[in-house]
Amino acid sequence: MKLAAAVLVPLLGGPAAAGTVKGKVSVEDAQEAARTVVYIEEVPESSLPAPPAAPVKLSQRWARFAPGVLPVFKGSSVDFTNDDFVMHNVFSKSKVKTFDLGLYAKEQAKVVKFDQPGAVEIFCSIHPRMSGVILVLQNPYFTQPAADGSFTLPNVPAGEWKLRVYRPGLDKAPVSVKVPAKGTVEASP
Ligand SMILES: [Cu+2]
Repeated sequence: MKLAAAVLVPLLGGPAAAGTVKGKVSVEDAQEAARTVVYIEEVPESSLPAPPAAPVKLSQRWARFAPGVLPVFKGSSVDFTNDDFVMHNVFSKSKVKTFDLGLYAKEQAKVVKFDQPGAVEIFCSIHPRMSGVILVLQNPYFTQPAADGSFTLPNVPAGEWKLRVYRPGLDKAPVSVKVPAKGTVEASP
């Protein structure tokens, strides 16, 4: 029975020895917070879980990509459903992933898998104002801050990692964070 419990813990709650990273990043307002991602730069590949089986949705609504910045764990698929009455297109010429979904109508879903880490800038060929970013991350240890910039990143494997802030146009060096096997550590990336 003891053995069963030890096997179940990593399956249910992520890594067995894992802590929480808490802190605050500088943001102007809720909109800027929504375009901000806080993430652990890299952990050993051997400790990574499987990517999520279900696609993450990135909608096209009111001639905008929603959300405008979407962080995903590499290996995840993104469902680019058109929720508008007008046709849209999604394409990217990024180094990380190049694709073009063509024109498609309301309620049509298109799914793309993102295997390589990096920022994938996306656009729509018929609405020049439409732009967004899919931030493909090496691991699932990322979050987006609240409107005041505060964030909580739970279930991070214990160890010393680099914590980074991403926002389009922002270029900020990472900070080191020593994640305990249990409990919380404060960090200001
Ligand atoms: Cu469009």
